[in-house]
Amino acid sequence: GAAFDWADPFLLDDQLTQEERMIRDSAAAFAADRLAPRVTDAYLNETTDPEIFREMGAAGLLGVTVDDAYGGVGASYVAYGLVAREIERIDSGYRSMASVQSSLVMFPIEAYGSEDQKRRYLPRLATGEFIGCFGLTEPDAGSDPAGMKTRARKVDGGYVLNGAKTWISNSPIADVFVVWAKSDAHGGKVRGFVLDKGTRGLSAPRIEGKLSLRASVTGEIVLEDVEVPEDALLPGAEGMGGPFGCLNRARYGISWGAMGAAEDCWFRARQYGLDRRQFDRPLAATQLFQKKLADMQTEIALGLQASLRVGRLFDEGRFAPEMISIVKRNNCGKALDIARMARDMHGGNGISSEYHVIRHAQNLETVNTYEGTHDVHALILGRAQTGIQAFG
Ligand code: TGC
Ligand code: FAD
Repeated sequence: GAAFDWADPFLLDDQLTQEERMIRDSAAAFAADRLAPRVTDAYLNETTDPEIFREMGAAGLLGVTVDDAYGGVGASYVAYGLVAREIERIDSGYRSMASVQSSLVMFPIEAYGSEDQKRRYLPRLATGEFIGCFGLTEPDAGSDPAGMKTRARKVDGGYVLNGAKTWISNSPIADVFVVWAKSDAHGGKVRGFVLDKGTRGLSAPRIEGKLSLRASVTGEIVLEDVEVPEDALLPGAEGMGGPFGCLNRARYGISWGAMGAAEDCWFRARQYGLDRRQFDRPLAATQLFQKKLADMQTEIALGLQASLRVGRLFDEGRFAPEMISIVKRNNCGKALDIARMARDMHGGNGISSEYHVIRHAQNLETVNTYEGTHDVHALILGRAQTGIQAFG
């Protein structure tokens, strides 16, 4: 038999390629050196340092799956997931910054963009010189993005966009805006547009007062008669399949990321239980404490194994969106439970920024909600097995 590694129960490490392990290790080193020292201040002060994008770019953490001809890394979806896990071990907001850039901005430009759009944007998004954001959600269209009101009207030589997006990660500091709108020239179908910062009528006010994901800046995108040339349109996507294609990638990455945050909570709770004594013995000597650790270990081991399987299917071109709903929903929900449990196991110290677990718990509230809420993914899975659509 093999020795049991409590921190890697199913020997996940063994199931990775040499390249995937290398990328994982460099993401882990980056997270420890560059992100961990900044996170508490960033969170407490609600500040997002745009320099982080440049640093992530230099470390090869942006556009992991994007073709190297356009500045990406050209690695597997499993490698992309491993990067998300290492970054989110520090903070879900940092992973958010990276996943929007990679899955929601670089992916649609690579998959749906013209050659000119790819050359113009991808290399600079890969280095982090450009920061990207993705505008789908609106004040009156969240879980039901097909209900969007943003419109693109055809004019000579281009389009005029009007509407408002809200809860948009990175928007206040973004250079590149991927915006989804219903286009009158295309029978009212949803089309994607790539807008540059500074375009007249385009603004991105910051949303203040978030008590979750505070290290990642969130804003609106306001479009007031924004005139863009024909070549702002992404030629390769028409209908909701366009934005959903991006969400498939981001949701998959989040399933790994949430497990990274959960692992950080688990490791911290275990160590705290070994160090902290009450009633003349370590907390970790109590049955209740050990049961909680066993639950954490089990859910994380199963969740990581499931994400790895979906990642392999992604890399083989055999994934279905419902598979992603299973891992996004399960891993985010379980990570949130684990973070709350870890917070409880730290007692009063658990509410302090110094012990990190309440920050993860607060962040995971957002992670459980964005990219399709826990319940919306249940409804996607319910529809897939009953043939009955329960949400509309
Ligand atoms: P439905 O009727 O199911 O489908 C409409 C069309 O879209 C296609 N489609 C997909 N294509 C590819 N992948 C998928 N996952 C797809 N899901 C649907 C479908 O084939 C169909 O195509 P066509 O050609 O036949 O028209 O769509 P619906 O409007 O009834 O959708 C319902 C529902 C609940 C599934 C969907 O709207 C949904 O997923 N809602 C959740 C919204 C969401 O996830 N928003 C995310 C915003 S972005 C974000 O949160 C970024 S945060 C990131 C960060 O900071 O890290
Ligand atoms: P609603 O859709 O109003 O849902 C409210 C509640 O009702 C939820 O519990 C939901 O599960 C439930 N519900 C909704 N419909 C049904 C139904 N049919 N049956 C049963 N229950 C239902 N969006 C972007 O486009 N780009 C981004 O970069 C982005 N970043 C974000 C960053 C943060 C910090 C946050 C908080 C959100 C971000 N979002 C982004 C938006 C996010 O995707 C939405 O918040 C999410 O899709 C949910 O939409 P909503 O907030 O409108 O909630």
